[in-house]
Amino acid sequence: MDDPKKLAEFQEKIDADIKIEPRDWMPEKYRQNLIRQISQHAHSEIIGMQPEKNWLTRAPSIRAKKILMAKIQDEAGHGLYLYCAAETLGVSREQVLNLLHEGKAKYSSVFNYPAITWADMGAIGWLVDGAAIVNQVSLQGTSYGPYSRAMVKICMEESFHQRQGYEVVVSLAKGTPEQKQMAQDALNRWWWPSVMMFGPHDAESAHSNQSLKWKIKRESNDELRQRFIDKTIHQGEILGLTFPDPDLKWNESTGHYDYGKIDWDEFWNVVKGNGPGNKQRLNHNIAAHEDGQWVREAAIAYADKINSKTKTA
Ligand code: FAQ
Repeated sequence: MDDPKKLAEFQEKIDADIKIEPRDWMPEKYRQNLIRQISQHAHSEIIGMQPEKNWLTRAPSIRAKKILMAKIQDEAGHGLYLYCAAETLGVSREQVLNLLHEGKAKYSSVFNYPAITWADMGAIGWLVDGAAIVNQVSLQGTSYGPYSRAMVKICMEESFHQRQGYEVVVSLAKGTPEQKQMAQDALNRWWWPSVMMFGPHDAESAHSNQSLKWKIKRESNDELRQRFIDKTIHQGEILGLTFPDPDLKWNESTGHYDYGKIDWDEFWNVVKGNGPGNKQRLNHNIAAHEDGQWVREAAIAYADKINSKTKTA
């Protein structure tokens, strides 16, 4: 049990928008909740490279390949930042990776869907990164200092990613009828998984109440989902694309788009490991980690050698 006096002082700091730093006192549940969210966020960035790497060797031009390569590399950087942020909370990288590899830690459901055409590179950047930005801009204001600062840099890069994807969709939508159909097909397949990225509705969200009180999250799942939908519809419509939701319509009185029912059975099925790509994604991540063991060992041996040289010098 946390000391009630310390807990009250902690809440005062949070209410005054003072950032919590690694050496500050924090309730154990705050620490655990942050480790959970930040490490799952890191896993998402790392596993999220897989659908896109599928198209690196088949990009339609050198320009497109270079841009996609830079984008995927950024995602690796985001994952590493976020693992570092989690480590400031007293957990090791090995521990969080073990939880992922044992199937105990989650990563974003959206990355369990396959990228089957080049148009999917457009849809992922436009929609998946577009959704990620809405969420991450909000997280710039999170109460934990290292997480908040990581979000600032990550958001700058994510906005390049969103434009990269939208550019691909624009060129296909303005191309031949077959190319436009490819863009439409990718939108049809990636729309709902992107809408689901924001997690369950607020009433079903297990962590939201406490996370909002501690300002780990600054806005609720539904608020962020609505913002993403509102800002994205026009971007599709000006390209003559349609969204796979017959209930989507502008609501004059709320000033937002109404949208149809989300298929939560599909969402939970994917989250529980039974989506189209879960096993493949996780197995690939485990294999890559095992293949990299010698690199980690060599890096540690090199660091030890340098350290012992500086000690004897
Ligand atoms: N997928 O109580 P809540 C990116 C789980 S980065 C899987 O509402 P919370 C960049 C949740 O973990 C994308 N699981 O949870 C990129 C919890 O289970 P737990 C990742 C989900 O944490 C682009 C349970 O359901 N972004 O895309 C999902 O308060 C392109 C109950 O849910 C972040 O991670 C889901 N979609 O709110 C990279 C942002 N939603 O842990 C490459 C940071 C919920 O108790 C290519 N995270 N669950 O076992 C967050 O903002 C929050 O964690 C939420 C969920 C909003 C995702």
